[in-house]
Amino acid sequence: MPFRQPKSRPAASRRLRLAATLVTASFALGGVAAASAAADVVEVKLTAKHKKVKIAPGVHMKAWTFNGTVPGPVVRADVGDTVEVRLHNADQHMAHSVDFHAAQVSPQVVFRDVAPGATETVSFEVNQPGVFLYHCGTSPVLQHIGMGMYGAIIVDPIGGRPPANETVLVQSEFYGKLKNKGKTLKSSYKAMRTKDPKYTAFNGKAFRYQRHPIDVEVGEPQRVYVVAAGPTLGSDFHVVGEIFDAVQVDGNPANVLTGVSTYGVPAGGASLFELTFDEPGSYPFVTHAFRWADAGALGLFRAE
Ligand SMILES: [Cu+2]
Repeated sequence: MPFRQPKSRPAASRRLRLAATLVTASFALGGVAAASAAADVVEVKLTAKHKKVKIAPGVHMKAWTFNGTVPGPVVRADVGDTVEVRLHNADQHMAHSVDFHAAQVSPQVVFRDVAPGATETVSFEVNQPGVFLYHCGTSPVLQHIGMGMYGAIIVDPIGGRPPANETVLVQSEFYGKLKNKGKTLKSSYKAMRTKDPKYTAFNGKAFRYQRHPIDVEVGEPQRVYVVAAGPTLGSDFHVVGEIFDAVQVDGNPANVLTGVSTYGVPAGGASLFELTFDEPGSYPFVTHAFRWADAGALGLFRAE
């Protein structure tokens, strides 16, 4: 769900960022307007666990998750903050890990495997503003992402971002065979390696926002963070009936394109899209690689 940014945020709430990360199963965002000058520690608690999740209307999958949802929670920090990640691996059968694309660190140290049943805490400083993917980096990565282990991290620039209504869309795809009279997707590593996806989705469920459109206001600035989790497909992001006023490549305010109709977010990448709806209406958003829009990566903004 979109979240209207408050004009300011009490300084005392800085350590409560975790609360913001936990409400984001619904993809509401913690408000950020006036970033404080002091660097903070953003605590993120992740639990790797198996969970049966709904990935399409009437279809479930036994996923591997962060915190029981696909995608995992949205993490938010400011440039200069230290992100402290406590990863508990509740999976008794295999190792998991977390690779943050917002980090510039030794992967062998910070993205290291956490053994079954173990808990480890790592930290890194975020020095580039943007929107980035995080994902389980345990081998085979294709399988760990394909099973559902990914999410978004937003790093706000010094001074914050201007007020806007914000939405996070994580595009991904699911592979396997339908079983149980079409009610269960039995995912497989083999299908991830050799087949086309059965479903594509924004925020973990095919056609999610076609059935439940995202309500927005005419004339209000919109900021849409689009993350392409894959594991293999990117997103050719387009909003039917609109042109983006700006695209910030990787969500970095220094990387601005203007007047863009469709912009490709590569697998593993992310970008920030700015637009304003000038007229009431129902505006589809899609990956314009339409074969994959038809598989579920399609939704609606309802502007009133
Ligand atoms: Cu994993």
